[in-house]
Amino acid sequence: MSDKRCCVPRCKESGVIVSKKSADIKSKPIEEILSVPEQSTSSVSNKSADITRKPIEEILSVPEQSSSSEDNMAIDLYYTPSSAPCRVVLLVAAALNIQLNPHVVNLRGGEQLQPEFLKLNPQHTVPTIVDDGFSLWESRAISRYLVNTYGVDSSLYPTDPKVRALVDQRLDFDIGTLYPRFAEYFYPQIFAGASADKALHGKLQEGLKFLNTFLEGNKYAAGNELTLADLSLVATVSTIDAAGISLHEYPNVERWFELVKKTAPDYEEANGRGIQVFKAMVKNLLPRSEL
Ligand SMILES: N[C@@H](CCC(=O)N[C@@H](CS)C(=O)NCC(=O)O)C(=O)O
Repeated sequence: MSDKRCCVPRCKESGVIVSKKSADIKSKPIEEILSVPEQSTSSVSNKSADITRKPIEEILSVPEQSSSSEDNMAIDLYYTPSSAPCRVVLLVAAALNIQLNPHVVNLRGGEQLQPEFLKLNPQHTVPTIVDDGFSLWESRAISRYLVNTYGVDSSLYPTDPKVRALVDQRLDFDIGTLYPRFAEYFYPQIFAGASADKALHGKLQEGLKFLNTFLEGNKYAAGNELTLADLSLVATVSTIDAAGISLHEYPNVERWFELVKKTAPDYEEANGRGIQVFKAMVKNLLPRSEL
């Protein structure tokens, strides 16, 4: 058993991607997580300023704090709280009780393009992990690596070839169909001021309908047990929901979503908080949004 599983995953963040320094935010209220780092001249009241009108760089940044020796044993996670692929990794790490040493990467500030980060991941995407010098990216590859390395007997990724294949099918459906359809429909609206495209909305709806069908007669996405498929899909579906897209037409998806929220280990910490950051980001980018 690895020493990386020794304690409950902590959510710590660093404003500098190459730093191991991090701030423990596990027990902090979301308002504090979202608050602007205190400047030497600022007053305490500045920390409670309206985050919904601030640049995203400020929303996502937190003050650095001192590091501890434990940080050196943890797997480094480079991530952005609002990112669905990053939240997949947080959910899997929480389910496996893996200790992470998270570093926030400011994507809009271009931190992922810095030479230090490109050495870790030439594709410059988050999430990226570094486990004892081994660098890996792609959220679902990271998820499988974590289970294969630190949760060999975990029911999260069953060993029976057919059950595992079903988990893989759901994972591939998520990364190859559902999430891209959401991204293609929604992101041009918030990042490029595009208007909602009816055809792309239809493709997203079809994706949700597929998921609704997969869930017919199944408690979870790939059967009666919580697996990697659920942790992956819930990061996507919670993001779709947080974007204000109704799930009401998909009763199996709604029922499953409620179940996973209750049964995925540390759901609120691993996904719920990032969803709140995502909502704040959407509200910030769409001033008239009713989110
Ligand atoms: N398929 C990848 C997607 C990763 C991805 O595109 N991440 C975005 C944030 S959600 C990113 O890092 N974008 C910055 C860039 O590409 O420069 C995964 O699942 O990890």
